[in-house]
Amino acid sequence: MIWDEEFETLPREAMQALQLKRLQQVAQRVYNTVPFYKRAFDQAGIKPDSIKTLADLAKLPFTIKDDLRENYPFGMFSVPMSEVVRIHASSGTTGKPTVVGYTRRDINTWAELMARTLSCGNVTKGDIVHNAYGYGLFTGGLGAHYGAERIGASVIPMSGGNTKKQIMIMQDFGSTVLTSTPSYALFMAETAAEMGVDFKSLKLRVGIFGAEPWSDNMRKEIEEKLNISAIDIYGLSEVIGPGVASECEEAKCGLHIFEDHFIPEIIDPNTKEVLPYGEKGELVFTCITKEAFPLIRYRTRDISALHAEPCRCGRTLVRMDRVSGRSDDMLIIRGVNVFPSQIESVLMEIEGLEPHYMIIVDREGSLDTLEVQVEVNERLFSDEIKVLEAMEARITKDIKEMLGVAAKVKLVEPKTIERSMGKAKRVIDKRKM
Ligand code: DLL
Repeated sequence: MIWDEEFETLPREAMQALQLKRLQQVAQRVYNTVPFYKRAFDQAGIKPDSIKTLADLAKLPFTIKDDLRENYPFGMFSVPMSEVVRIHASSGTTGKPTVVGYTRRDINTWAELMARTLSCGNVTKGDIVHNAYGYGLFTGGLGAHYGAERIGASVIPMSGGNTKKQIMIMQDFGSTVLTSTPSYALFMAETAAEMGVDFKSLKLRVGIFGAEPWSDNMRKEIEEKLNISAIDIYGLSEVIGPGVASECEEAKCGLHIFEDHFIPEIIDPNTKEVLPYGEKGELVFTCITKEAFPLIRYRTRDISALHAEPCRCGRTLVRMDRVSGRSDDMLIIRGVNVFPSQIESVLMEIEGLEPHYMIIVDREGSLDTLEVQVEVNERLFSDEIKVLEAMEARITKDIKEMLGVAAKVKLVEPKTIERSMGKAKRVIDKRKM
Protein backbone atom coordinates (compact mmCIF):
# COMPACT_ATOMS: atom_id res chain seq x y z
CA MET A 1 0.00 0.00 0.00
CA ILE A 2 1.36 3.40 -0.97
CA TRP A 3 0.75 6.13 1.62
CA ASP A 4 1.64 9.16 -0.48
CA GLU A 5 0.80 8.17 -4.04
CA GLU A 6 1.82 11.54 -5.47
CA PHE A 7 5.36 11.72 -4.12
CA GLU A 8 6.22 8.02 -3.93
CA THR A 9 5.44 7.47 -7.59
CA LEU A 10 6.73 10.72 -9.12
CA PRO A 11 8.36 10.29 -12.53
CA ARG A 12 12.17 10.62 -12.21
CA GLU A 13 12.33 13.97 -13.94
CA ALA A 14 9.69 15.54 -11.74
CA MET A 15 11.46 14.15 -8.68
CA GLN A 16 14.76 15.65 -9.77
CA ALA A 17 13.19 19.03 -10.46
CA LEU A 18 11.65 18.98 -6.98
CA GLN A 19 14.95 17.96 -5.40
CA LEU A 20 16.82 20.77 -7.12
CA LYS A 21 14.35 23.40 -5.99
CA ARG A 22 14.45 22.15 -2.42
CA LEU A 23 18.24 21.82 -2.45
CA GLN A 24 18.63 25.44 -3.55
CA GLN A 25 16.34 26.57 -0.76
CA VAL A 26 18.02 24.56 1.97
CA ALA A 27 21.52 25.57 0.88
CA GLN A 28 20.51 29.21 1.07
CA ARG A 29 18.99 28.71 4.49
CA VAL A 30 21.90 26.88 6.13
CA TYR A 31 24.37 29.37 4.64
CA ASN A 32 22.50 32.22 6.27
CA THR A 33 21.66 30.62 9.60
CA VAL A 34 24.34 28.06 10.57
CA PRO A 35 27.83 29.56 11.07
CA PHE A 36 29.40 26.14 10.44
CA TYR A 37 27.89 26.01 6.93
CA LYS A 38 28.80 29.59 6.09
CA ARG A 39 32.42 28.74 6.89
CA ALA A 40 32.32 25.38 5.10
CA PHE A 41 30.73 26.81 1.92
CA ASP A 42 33.17 29.72 1.90
CA GLN A 43 36.12 27.39 2.31
CA ALA A 44 34.87 25.24 -0.55
CA GLY A 45 34.47 28.44 -2.60
CA ILE A 46 30.79 27.88 -3.31
CA LYS A 47 27.81 30.18 -2.85
CA PRO A 48 24.29 28.77 -2.49
CA ASP A 49 23.10 30.60 -5.61
CA SER A 50 25.72 28.89 -7.74
CA ILE A 51 23.77 25.62 -7.39
CA LYS A 52 22.15 25.37 -10.83
CA THR A 53 21.75 21.62 -11.33
CA LEU A 54 21.58 18.54 -9.12
CA ALA A 55 25.13 17.69 -10.20
CA ASP A 56 26.26 20.81 -8.33
CA LEU A 57 25.48 18.97 -5.11
CA ALA A 58 28.90 17.32 -5.51
CA LYS A 59 30.54 20.72 -5.02
CA LEU A 60 29.07 21.19 -1.56
CA PRO A 61 31.11 20.32 1.52
CA PHE A 62 30.48 17.11 3.46
CA THR A 63 29.28 17.05 7.04
CA ILE A 64 30.73 14.44 9.38
CA LYS A 65 29.95 13.32 12.90
CA ASP A 66 32.89 15.30 14.30
CA ASP A 67 31.31 18.49 12.98
CA LEU A 68 28.25 17.72 15.08
CA ARG A 69 30.44 17.04 18.12
CA GLU A 70 32.26 20.31 17.69
CA ASN A 71 28.95 22.15 17.57
CA TYR A 72 27.49 20.26 20.51
CA PRO A 73 24.72 20.52 21.54
CA PHE A 74 22.67 22.93 19.41
CA GLY A 75 25.24 24.71 17.23
CA MET A 76 24.07 23.10 13.98
CA PHE A 77 20.43 24.08 14.42
CA SER A 78 19.11 26.34 11.73
CA VAL A 79 16.23 27.87 13.72
CA PRO A 80 16.08 29.58 17.13
CA MET A 81 15.41 27.24 20.07
CA SER A 82 11.96 28.77 20.46
CA GLU A 83 11.04 26.99 17.19
CA VAL A 84 12.39 23.62 18.34
CA VAL A 85 9.67 21.40 19.77
CA ARG A 86 11.59 18.13 20.20
CA ILE A 87 15.13 17.01 20.90
CA HIS A 88 16.49 13.50 20.38
CA ALA A 89 20.01 12.15 20.71
CA SER A 90 21.91 9.06 19.78
CA SER A 91 24.58 7.73 22.05
CA GLY A 92 27.77 6.81 20.34
CA THR A 93 30.28 4.39 21.78
CA THR A 94 32.39 7.20 23.18
CA GLY A 95 31.87 10.71 24.45
CA LYS A 96 28.92 13.00 24.09
CA PRO A 97 25.75 12.04 22.25
CA THR A 98 24.77 13.44 18.87
CA VAL A 99 21.93 15.88 19.39
CA VAL A 100 19.16 16.50 16.86
CA GLY A 101 16.23 18.92 16.90
CA TYR A 102 12.81 19.16 15.21
CA THR A 103 10.40 22.01 14.56
CA ARG A 104 6.67 21.38 14.59
CA ARG A 105 6.77 21.00 10.82
CA ASP A 106 9.69 18.54 11.08
CA ILE A 107 7.67 16.37 13.47
CA ASN A 108 4.82 16.44 10.96
CA THR A 109 7.17 15.46 8.12
CA TRP A 110 8.58 12.65 10.22
CA ALA A 111 5.10 11.31 11.05
CA GLU A 112 4.29 11.32 7.32
CA LEU A 113 7.52 9.49 6.49
CA MET A 114 6.88 6.89 9.15
CA ALA A 115 3.33 6.50 7.83
CA ARG A 116 4.94 5.77 4.44
CA THR A 117 7.31 3.30 6.09
CA LEU A 118 4.57 1.39 7.89
CA SER A 119 2.46 1.43 4.72
CA CYS A 120 5.39 -0.27 2.98
CA GLY A 121 4.52 -3.15 5.34
CA ASN A 122 0.82 -2.74 4.46
CA VAL A 123 -0.10 -1.46 7.90
CA THR A 124 -3.55 0.18 7.96
CA LYS A 125 -5.86 1.81 10.47
CA GLY A 126 -7.28 -1.62 11.18
CA ASP A 127 -3.97 -2.78 12.66
CA ILE A 128 -2.79 -3.00 16.25
CA VAL A 129 0.83 -1.91 16.33
CA HIS A 130 2.99 -3.31 19.11
CA ASN A 131 5.81 -0.81 19.29
CA ALA A 132 8.84 -2.28 21.06
CA TYR A 133 11.39 0.23 19.82
CA GLY A 134 12.79 2.11 22.80
CA TYR A 135 11.06 5.36 23.77
CA GLY A 136 13.27 8.18 24.94
CA LEU A 137 16.17 9.95 23.34
CA PHE A 138 16.38 7.13 20.77
CA THR A 139 14.31 8.01 17.71
CA GLY A 140 12.88 4.51 17.15
CA GLY A 141 10.06 4.55 19.72
CA LEU A 142 8.49 7.95 19.09
CA GLY A 143 9.19 7.74 15.35
CA ALA A 144 7.22 4.52 14.89
CA HIS A 145 4.59 5.76 17.34
CA TYR A 146 3.78 8.93 15.41
CA GLY A 147 3.75 7.09 12.08
CA ALA A 148 1.33 4.45 13.34
CA GLU A 149 -0.94 7.11 14.82
CA ARG A 150 -0.82 9.07 11.57
CA ILE A 151 -2.13 6.00 9.76
CA GLY A 152 -4.82 5.64 12.39
CA ALA A 153 -3.68 2.25 13.68
CA SER A 154 -4.01 1.45 17.39
CA VAL A 155 -0.57 1.88 18.93
CA ILE A 156 0.66 0.00 21.98
CA PRO A 157 3.62 2.05 23.27
CA MET A 158 5.55 -0.86 24.83
CA SER A 159 9.15 0.33 24.45
CA GLY A 160 11.85 -2.33 25.03
CA GLY A 161 12.17 -4.65 28.04
CA ASN A 162 9.90 -6.71 30.25
CA THR A 163 9.70 -9.32 27.55
CA LYS A 164 7.28 -11.73 29.21
CA LYS A 165 4.77 -8.93 29.61
CA GLN A 166 5.26 -8.01 25.96
CA ILE A 167 4.29 -11.54 24.94
CA MET A 168 1.25 -11.49 27.21
CA ILE A 169 0.08 -8.17 25.78
CA MET A 170 0.65 -9.32 22.23
CA GLN A 171 -1.52 -12.33 22.98
CA ASP A 172 -4.27 -10.53 24.88
CA PHE A 173 -4.48 -7.37 22.72
CA GLY A 174 -4.18 -9.23 19.43
CA SER A 175 -1.24 -7.20 18.09
CA THR A 176 -0.97 -7.55 14.32
CA VAL A 177 2.21 -5.55 13.72
CA LEU A 178 5.50 -5.68 15.63
CA THR A 179 7.98 -2.82 15.44
CA SER A 180 11.35 -3.52 17.09
CA THR A 181 14.98 -4.24 16.37
CA PRO A 182 15.43 -7.60 14.64
CA SER A 183 17.52 -8.89 17.53
CA TYR A 184 14.80 -8.06 20.02
CA ALA A 185 12.25 -9.84 17.84
CA LEU A 186 14.36 -12.98 18.10
CA PHE A 187 14.59 -12.61 21.85
CA MET A 188 10.79 -12.32 21.97
CA ALA A 189 10.49 -15.56 19.98
CA GLU A 190 12.71 -17.27 22.49
CA THR A 191 10.82 -15.91 25.49
CA ALA A 192 7.49 -16.92 23.97
CA ALA A 193 8.78 -20.46 23.48
CA GLU A 194 9.83 -20.59 27.14
CA MET A 195 6.37 -19.42 28.16
CA GLY A 196 4.82 -22.11 25.98
CA VAL A 197 3.29 -19.52 23.65
CA ASP A 198 3.26 -20.43 19.98
CA PHE A 199 3.52 -17.46 17.62
CA LYS A 200 1.24 -19.34 15.24
CA SER A 201 -1.58 -18.79 17.71
CA LEU A 202 -1.00 -15.01 17.72
CA LYS A 203 -2.47 -12.49 15.29
CA LEU A 204 0.93 -11.03 14.41
CA ARG A 205 1.24 -10.58 10.63
CA VAL A 206 4.16 -8.32 9.87
CA GLY A 207 7.32 -7.00 11.54
CA ILE A 208 8.92 -3.64 10.75
CA PHE A 209 12.53 -4.10 11.76
CA GLY A 210 15.60 -1.88 11.68
CA ALA A 211 18.11 0.19 13.64
CA GLU A 212 20.86 -2.41 13.26
CA PRO A 213 22.37 -4.54 10.51
CA TRP A 214 20.75 -7.91 9.86
CA SER A 215 21.11 -10.38 7.04
CA ASP A 216 18.61 -11.98 4.71
CA ASN A 217 19.22 -15.26 6.49
CA MET A 218 18.35 -13.58 9.76
CA ARG A 219 15.12 -12.44 8.09
CA LYS A 220 14.25 -16.05 7.29
CA GLU A 221 14.84 -17.10 10.91
CA ILE A 222 12.62 -14.30 12.18
CA GLU A 223 9.88 -14.97 9.65
CA GLU A 224 9.83 -18.64 10.61
CA LYS A 225 10.07 -18.22 14.35
CA LEU A 226 7.48 -15.43 14.59
CA ASN A 227 5.33 -16.68 11.71
CA ILE A 228 5.28 -13.22 10.09
CA SER A 229 6.54 -11.32 7.10
CA ALA A 230 9.55 -9.13 8.01
CA ILE A 231 10.62 -5.90 6.33
CA ASP A 232 13.79 -3.88 6.74
CA ILE A 233 13.60 -0.16 7.55
CA TYR A 234 16.50 2.24 7.71
CA GLY A 235 17.22 5.62 9.18
CA LEU A 236 19.52 7.56 11.45
CA SER A 237 18.96 10.27 14.02
CA GLU A 238 21.08 12.82 12.18
CA VAL A 239 18.91 12.57 9.07
CA ILE A 240 15.51 12.32 10.84
CA GLY A 241 15.42 8.95 12.67
CA PRO A 242 13.61 5.96 11.16
CA GLY A 243 11.69 7.02 8.04
CA VAL A 244 14.61 7.55 5.65
CA ALA A 245 14.11 4.35 3.63
CA SER A 246 11.99 1.23 3.72
CA GLU A 247 11.57 -2.07 1.95
CA CYS A 248 8.14 -2.80 0.53
CA GLU A 249 6.44 -6.03 1.46
CA GLU A 250 5.61 -6.68 -2.21
CA ALA A 251 9.19 -7.02 -3.42
CA LYS A 252 11.49 -7.01 -0.37
CA CYS A 253 14.18 -6.03 -2.76
CA GLY A 254 16.05 -2.94 -1.60
CA LEU A 255 14.81 -0.06 0.53
CA HIS A 256 12.92 2.82 -1.09
CA ILE A 257 14.56 6.09 -0.12
CA PHE A 258 12.15 8.95 0.54
CA GLU A 259 14.02 11.08 -1.95
CA ASP A 260 11.66 14.03 -1.97
CA HIS A 261 13.10 14.70 1.52
CA PHE A 262 16.61 13.24 1.41
CA ILE A 263 18.96 13.19 -1.57
CA PRO A 264 21.14 10.08 -1.42
CA GLU A 265 24.63 9.71 -2.83
CA ILE A 266 27.15 6.88 -2.67
CA ILE A 267 30.77 7.90 -2.33
CA ASP A 268 34.08 6.13 -2.19
CA PRO A 269 34.95 6.61 1.49
CA ASN A 270 38.63 7.04 0.68
CA THR A 271 38.62 9.36 -2.33
CA LYS A 272 35.20 10.90 -1.47
CA GLU A 273 34.30 10.69 -5.13
CA VAL A 274 30.63 10.18 -6.02
CA LEU A 275 30.05 6.67 -7.39
CA PRO A 276 27.50 5.70 -10.04
CA TYR A 277 24.32 3.76 -9.27
CA GLY A 278 24.99 0.09 -8.63
CA GLU A 279 28.38 0.60 -7.00
CA LYS A 280 28.98 -0.10 -3.37
CA GLY A 281 30.25 2.65 -1.09
CA GLU A 282 29.34 4.99 1.75
CA LEU A 283 25.86 6.46 1.89
CA VAL A 284 25.62 10.23 2.07
CA PHE A 285 22.37 12.16 2.66
CA THR A 286 21.32 15.76 2.18
CA CYS A 287 18.16 16.77 4.04
CA ILE A 288 16.17 19.06 1.75
CA THR A 289 13.01 19.68 3.73
CA LYS A 290 14.03 19.76 7.37
CA GLU A 291 13.82 23.06 9.23
CA ALA A 292 15.62 22.66 12.56
CA PHE A 293 18.51 20.41 11.64
CA PRO A 294 19.11 20.12 7.92
CA LEU A 295 22.41 18.43 7.15
CA ILE A 296 24.25 18.84 3.88
CA ARG A 297 25.99 15.76 2.47
CA TYR A 298 26.08 13.93 5.77
CA ARG A 299 28.47 10.97 5.69
CA THR A 300 26.64 8.09 7.36
CA ARG A 301 29.52 5.54 7.31
CA ASP A 302 26.90 2.99 6.27
CA ILE A 303 27.83 0.81 3.31
CA SER A 304 25.23 0.32 0.58
CA ALA A 305 24.54 0.84 -3.14
CA LEU A 306 21.75 2.67 -5.00
CA HIS A 307 19.48 1.36 -7.76
CA ALA A 308 17.16 3.44 -9.91
CA GLU A 309 15.10 0.74 -11.65
CA PRO A 310 11.40 1.02 -10.78
CA CYS A 311 10.00 -1.50 -8.33
CA ARG A 312 7.04 -3.72 -8.96
CA CYS A 313 5.22 -2.15 -6.00
CA GLY A 314 4.79 0.99 -8.15
CA ARG A 315 7.15 3.27 -6.23
CA THR A 316 9.61 5.14 -8.43
CA LEU A 317 11.92 6.04 -5.55
CA VAL A 318 15.57 5.04 -5.75
CA ARG A 319 16.32 1.93 -3.73
CA MET A 320 19.29 1.24 -1.50
CA ASP A 321 20.71 -2.19 -0.76
CA ARG A 322 20.34 -3.51 2.75
CA VAL A 323 23.15 -1.88 4.77
CA SER A 324 25.87 -4.51 4.93
CA GLY A 325 27.87 -2.79 7.66
CA ARG A 326 29.49 0.45 8.62
CA SER A 327 32.83 1.56 7.34
CA ASP A 328 33.81 2.12 10.95
CA ASP A 329 32.55 -1.36 12.02
CA MET A 330 34.92 -2.91 9.59
CA LEU A 331 37.45 -4.98 11.47
CA ILE A 332 40.93 -5.26 10.12
CA ILE A 333 42.19 -8.64 11.18
CA ARG A 334 45.72 -9.48 10.18
CA GLY A 335 45.36 -7.00 7.35
CA VAL A 336 42.11 -8.47 6.06
CA ASN A 337 38.93 -6.38 6.02
CA VAL A 338 36.15 -8.21 7.79
CA PHE A 339 32.57 -7.10 8.28
CA PRO A 340 30.57 -8.71 11.10
CA SER A 341 27.74 -9.19 8.59
CA GLN A 342 29.93 -11.57 6.55
CA ILE A 343 30.45 -13.76 9.59
CA GLU A 344 26.73 -13.64 10.31
CA SER A 345 25.88 -14.83 6.84
CA VAL A 346 28.26 -17.80 7.16
CA LEU A 347 26.71 -18.78 10.50
CA MET A 348 23.11 -18.40 9.36
CA GLU A 349 23.66 -20.84 6.50
CA ILE A 350 24.33 -23.65 8.94
CA GLU A 351 21.64 -25.87 10.38
CA GLY A 352 21.70 -26.27 14.15
CA LEU A 353 23.07 -22.82 14.99
CA GLU A 354 21.05 -20.14 16.70
CA PRO A 355 21.10 -16.53 15.46
CA HIS A 356 23.03 -15.43 18.54
CA TYR A 357 26.74 -14.87 18.20
CA MET A 358 29.62 -12.75 19.42
CA ILE A 359 32.79 -11.81 17.62
CA ILE A 360 35.82 -11.27 19.83
CA VAL A 361 38.95 -9.70 18.42
CA ASP A 362 42.15 -9.54 20.42
CA ARG A 363 45.87 -9.39 19.94
CA GLU A 364 48.47 -11.91 21.06
CA GLY A 365 51.90 -10.36 20.76
CA SER A 366 51.71 -8.69 17.38
CA LEU A 367 49.16 -11.08 15.95
CA ASP A 368 45.41 -10.34 15.76
CA THR A 369 43.13 -13.11 16.89
CA LEU A 370 39.52 -13.68 15.88
CA GLU A 371 37.16 -15.75 17.95
CA VAL A 372 33.58 -16.44 16.98
CA GLN A 373 31.22 -17.71 19.66
CA VAL A 374 27.91 -19.02 18.47
CA GLU A 375 25.05 -20.75 20.20
CA VAL A 376 23.89 -24.17 19.12
CA ASN A 377 20.30 -25.29 19.39
CA GLU A 378 19.16 -27.67 22.12
CA ARG A 379 19.14 -30.66 19.81
CA LEU A 380 22.70 -30.22 18.65
CA PHE A 381 23.81 -29.38 22.16
CA SER A 382 22.64 -32.73 23.46
CA ASP A 383 24.54 -34.51 20.69
CA GLU A 384 27.89 -36.21 21.10
CA ILE A 385 31.08 -34.21 21.51
CA LYS A 386 32.25 -35.59 18.17
CA VAL A 387 29.33 -33.99 16.37
CA LEU A 388 30.02 -30.64 18.00
CA GLU A 389 33.68 -30.84 17.09
CA ALA A 390 32.83 -31.57 13.49
CA MET A 391 30.52 -28.58 13.48
CA GLU A 392 33.26 -26.30 14.84
CA ALA A 393 35.62 -27.52 12.17
CA ARG A 394 33.06 -26.88 9.46
CA ILE A 395 32.37 -23.31 10.59
CA THR A 396 36.10 -22.62 10.85
CA LYS A 397 36.53 -23.83 7.28
CA ASP A 398 33.57 -21.82 5.96
CA ILE A 399 34.82 -18.62 7.61
CA LYS A 400 38.30 -19.19 6.26
CA GLU A 401 36.89 -19.71 2.76
CA MET A 402 34.61 -16.70 2.89
CA LEU A 403 36.89 -14.20 4.62
CA GLY A 404 40.36 -15.56 4.14
CA VAL A 405 41.16 -15.38 7.83
CA ALA A 406 41.43 -18.11 10.41
CA ALA A 407 38.97 -17.88 13.26
CA LYS A 408 38.74 -19.82 16.46
CA VAL A 409 35.17 -21.05 16.60
CA LYS A 410 33.56 -21.84 19.91
CA LEU A 411 30.11 -23.38 20.12
CA VAL A 412 28.36 -22.32 23.27
CA GLU A 413 25.30 -23.55 25.15
CA PRO A 414 21.89 -22.26 24.18
CA LYS A 415 20.98 -18.91 25.79
CA THR A 416 24.43 -17.97 27.02
CA ILE A 417 25.09 -15.02 24.75
CA GLU A 418 23.66 -11.79 26.10
CA ARG A 419 20.30 -10.80 24.60
CA SER A 420 19.46 -7.27 23.62
CA MET A 421 16.24 -5.28 23.89
CA GLY A 422 17.55 -2.67 21.47
CA LYS A 423 20.55 -2.70 19.21
CA ALA A 424 22.54 -5.91 19.60
CA LYS A 425 26.21 -5.76 20.46
CA ARG A 426 27.99 -8.38 18.39
CA VAL A 427 31.63 -7.37 18.44
CA ILE A 428 34.09 -7.03 21.29
CA ASP A 429 37.34 -5.57 20.05
CA LYS A 430 39.77 -5.95 22.93
CA ARG A 431 42.55 -4.34 20.91
CA LYS A 432 40.85 -1.00 21.43
CA MET A 433 40.33 -1.37 25.16
O1 DLL B 1 18.65 3.54 14.57
C1 DLL B 1 16.97 5.01 13.65
C2 DLL B 1 16.08 3.83 13.44
C3 DLL B 1 15.19 3.46 14.43
C4 DLL B 1 16.12 3.13 12.25
C5 DLL B 1 14.32 2.39 14.23
C6 DLL B 1 15.27 2.07 12.01
C7 DLL B 1 14.38 1.71 13.00
P1 DLL B 1 20.47 5.81 15.24
O2 DLL B 1 20.34 5.30 16.62
O3 DLL B 1 20.98 7.18 15.04
O4 DLL B 1 19.09 5.78 14.51
O5 DLL B 1 21.40 4.78 14.46
C8 DLL B 1 21.60 4.91 13.09
O6 DLL B 1 21.87 2.52 12.81
O7 DLL B 1 23.62 4.79 10.68
C9 DLL B 1 23.01 2.42 10.76
O8 DLL B 1 24.36 2.17 11.03
C10 DLL B 1 22.16 1.64 11.73
N1 DLL B 1 20.91 1.21 11.10
C11 DLL B 1 19.69 1.77 11.18
N2 DLL B 1 18.79 1.05 10.46
C12 DLL B 1 19.47 0.02 9.91
C13 DLL B 1 19.13 -1.06 9.05
C14 DLL B 1 18.31 4.66 14.30
N3 DLL B 1 17.89 -1.28 8.64
C15 DLL B 1 22.48 3.79 12.57
N4 DLL B 1 20.13 -1.90 8.68
C16 DLL B 1 22.64 3.86 11.06
C17 DLL B 1 21.39 -1.71 9.09
C18 DLL B 1 20.82 0.13 10.30
N5 DLL B 1 21.77 -0.73 9.89
